[in-house]
Amino acid sequence: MNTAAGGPDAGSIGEHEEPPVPVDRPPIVVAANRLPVMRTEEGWSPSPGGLVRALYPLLRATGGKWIGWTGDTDDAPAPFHVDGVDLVPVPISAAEVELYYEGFSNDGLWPLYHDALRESTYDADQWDAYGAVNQRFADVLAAESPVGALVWIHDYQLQLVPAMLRAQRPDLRIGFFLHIPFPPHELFSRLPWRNEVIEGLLGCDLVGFQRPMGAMNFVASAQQLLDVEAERSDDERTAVIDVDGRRVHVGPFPISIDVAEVEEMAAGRATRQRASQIRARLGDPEVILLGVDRLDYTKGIGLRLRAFGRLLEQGLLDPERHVMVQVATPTREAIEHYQDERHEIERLVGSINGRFSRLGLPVVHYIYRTIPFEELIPLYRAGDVLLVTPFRDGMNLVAKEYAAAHIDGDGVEVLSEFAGAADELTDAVLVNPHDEQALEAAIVTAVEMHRHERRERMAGLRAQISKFDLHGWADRFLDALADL
Ligand code: ADQ
Repeated sequence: MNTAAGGPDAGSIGEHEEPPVPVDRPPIVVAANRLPVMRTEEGWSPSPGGLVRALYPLLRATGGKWIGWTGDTDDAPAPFHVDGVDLVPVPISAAEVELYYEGFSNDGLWPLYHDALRESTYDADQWDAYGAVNQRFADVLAAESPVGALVWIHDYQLQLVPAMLRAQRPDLRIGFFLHIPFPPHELFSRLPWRNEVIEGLLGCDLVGFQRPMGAMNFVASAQQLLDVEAERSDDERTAVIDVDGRRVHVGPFPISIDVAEVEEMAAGRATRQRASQIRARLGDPEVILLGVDRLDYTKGIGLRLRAFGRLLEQGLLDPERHVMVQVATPTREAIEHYQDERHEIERLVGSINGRFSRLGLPVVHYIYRTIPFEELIPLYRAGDVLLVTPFRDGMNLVAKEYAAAHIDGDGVEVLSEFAGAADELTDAVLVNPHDEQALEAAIVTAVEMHRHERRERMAGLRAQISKFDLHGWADRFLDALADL
């Protein structure tokens, strides 16, 4: 994305010249916890990330806006614009970050929505802060959305916003997309404020999920908790819920990546050179096994390390021929579950390396840093086997990025059945990561796979992601919302 615009320009809202709104698309207003920009010494610059790249051109072309938090507490800059898009900050205090963001969203909803892999905190003060911040987002949206706009609200931090917004602005078309799984009713019903969350989402015209299963879980909870009528499609992928004479449409909209962009980056000479350099630096192993994740307990990083360790121990993998690279992005470090997970992973890396490394040649290379996307692509290219083993994951974009980066047509993915990506990436070696033996067998299958089969499967993966890329995802959601 062109970052030319840069600095804050509070006077520009409504004054600067935007490209004309295409006749077929009303203005689009996006609301997400974070604004798509970072503060740098030179001013604001767009954050990296596919979502931003997919939505920005649509916002620019329709004269739309993005509403969200700057990432700095007690920071309330006036609206400004970056790269031709109006950005409207929603202030969040330090206390609210602790209660609404780290607390209710990431220590309450996140574990609950991921199979209750960790115990959730349910705290009334956190809930109040969640409500207050959601109300603030709704108020800003109500004030900032042009008449007839399509409002697209993102993710679990903002589930109450749709109903709060509808109460003020019934003229708007309101859509919501949940990036993480929606849990089955038995789990969801643990939430002390379960009815309020469903009521919040039912303020939408369209609620989108990653998988049909999430969509159907939501419909089941709405029926059980609020006694609403719902009509499911014959294939049980979509539904329409009746709420006070309004129709709320529900369905799957699996997210993807900017395939062309990744392919272009992967094709560069510098990338190829860097990939060979990486292989040489790792001691020219026969097989590089690769993991790339946020360091989150949902991602199953410990599981795959343990499986790798057991395979070395049994002699099914050989430290002279097989090495593992695990890149883990620091995330949510203030939350205890994340601190525990990091300690466990670092203990495992140390213990496996202690047993199997040779001088100067660790068998597990562990990087606890966010690495720039330009560095990630050569790593994907160097990786012979990608290990994506979450216990539960909304989609998992790493699985798609790896396939897009393998323009050489080679490379194998071991992919958890519990990642949303498993619905589409059926040419991966699919595995139940809870099953130790199955995970070990899947890794061995991937490592030993014949070149012909590897290429056939990679062709299947690449065909799939080319059919459904990120721009198509945004268009499908917005077309569905606009057509209602
Ligand atoms: P995440 O849980 O963050 O997203 P994921 O889909 O894997 O997970 O996306 C991670 C992104 O971060 C990828 O684009 C990847 O390139 C990047 N990344 C990961 N590790 C990195 C590292 N060490 N250094 C640099 N970049 C790194 C949530 C849901 C997912 C869903 C997405 C999008 O949990 O299930 O796929 O939203 O909807």
